[in-house]
Amino acid sequence: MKEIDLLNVSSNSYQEARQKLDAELEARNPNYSLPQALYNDPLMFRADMDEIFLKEWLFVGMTSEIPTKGDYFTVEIGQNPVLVVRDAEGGVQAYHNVCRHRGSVICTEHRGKVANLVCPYHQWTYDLKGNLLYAGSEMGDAFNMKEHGLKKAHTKTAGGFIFVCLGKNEPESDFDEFLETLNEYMEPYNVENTKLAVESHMYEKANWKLVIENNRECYHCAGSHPELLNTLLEWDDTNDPRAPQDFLDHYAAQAAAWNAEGIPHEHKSFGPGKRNRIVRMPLKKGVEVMTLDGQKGCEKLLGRIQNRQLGSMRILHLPNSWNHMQSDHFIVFRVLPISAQETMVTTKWFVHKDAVEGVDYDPARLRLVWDATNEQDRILGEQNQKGINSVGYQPGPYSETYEFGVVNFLTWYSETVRKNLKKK
Ligand code: 3BY
Ligand code: FES
Ligand code: FE
Repeated sequence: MKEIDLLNVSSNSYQEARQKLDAELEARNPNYSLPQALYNDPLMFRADMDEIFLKEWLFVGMTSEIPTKGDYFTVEIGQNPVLVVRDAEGGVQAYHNVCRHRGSVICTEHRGKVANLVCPYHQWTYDLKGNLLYAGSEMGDAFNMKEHGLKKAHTKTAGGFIFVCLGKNEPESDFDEFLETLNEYMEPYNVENTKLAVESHMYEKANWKLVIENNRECYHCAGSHPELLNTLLEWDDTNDPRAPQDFLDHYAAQAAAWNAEGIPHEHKSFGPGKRNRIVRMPLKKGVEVMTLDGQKGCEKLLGRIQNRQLGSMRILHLPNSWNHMQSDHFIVFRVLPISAQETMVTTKWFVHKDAVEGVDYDPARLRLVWDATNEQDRILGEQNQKGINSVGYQPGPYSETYEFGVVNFLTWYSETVRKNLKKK
């Protein structure tokens, strides 16, 4: 009896938290930061996981990380281990990395190559399509192999990007329109001809929304990012309200060169709060890429690119990715929540697949600027979280001219959570 009561209490309090989340989002001032609980309460976090990370499309990695049959990488979406693998037909598949025997994790490494997927516990073996091939001889006559294949996650790829969705159904949205644009804008890069040069995994003691909010504004850049500002222009877009005339002139000259080369650059955005957006922005005058001195990061240019001054094509995918695609390397960023006040930020640098480490590129040089920037942002995020946890915290106003990207993010977050909460 006691146990049943306890269960009811916990499920009731989650229901109450969900109702409170809906009410807080309805009542919020869209130009102010969120109420405290939405940044630090474990039940609110559980609702974020259920309504966003277990229902929406998430960026997980690039197709060139798993170029041939049996190449895989693993990713943790909250408490859900997921496996992304190249199958025998060249397709990209995502499965719950959970054995259908007694639930052990199957692939325990971060990345690797396998012929089949073999569970380390009792060696149940699955093919790359998730079919169970082998379960020993001790499972009894009634055991049906066909009913014990791996559970699939929805997968979509475009322009070399891999997205997964753990929901029962794919979310209905204009996602495919964004994917078409992603294909078109990524064409010059020929992602299949790239390789991972280096990656970093940064653990941050802050709510995932603070990580994204921080990335959506450059109000903090001048005070915190000296390395990044050697090369990055802080305007977020060609129609950024703060953009001065000399930036617009610089942009016009770059855009003319890009047009002549057939390099897509115009801003396109999709969904509420510009949930998915792509725009190519010039870097500072004379700069090639985001290295410390702004000069080349790799001898070999990517794909069909010939112009070293391609600026950076910024790709945003809410809830969990921003990216910088440049002429000789590109950088992808993935944000995955761990708990209400913990987040993992993964950064990966890609170069041409024929580029030779130590000859054509130096991973230490490639990563330097964004290692420094990530670390600076981690500290800002953690300090932000600490202050928000205080009884002294009260939601504060966003600047319309500097922080419109944050307002856009929270618009998407709020609309999506409220829409998904209603579905149950
Ligand atoms: O460059 C970025 O990815 C973002 C945009 C502005 C601030 N932040 C550094
Ligand atoms: Fe995987 Fe037993 S749990 S084989
Ligand atoms: Fe920053």
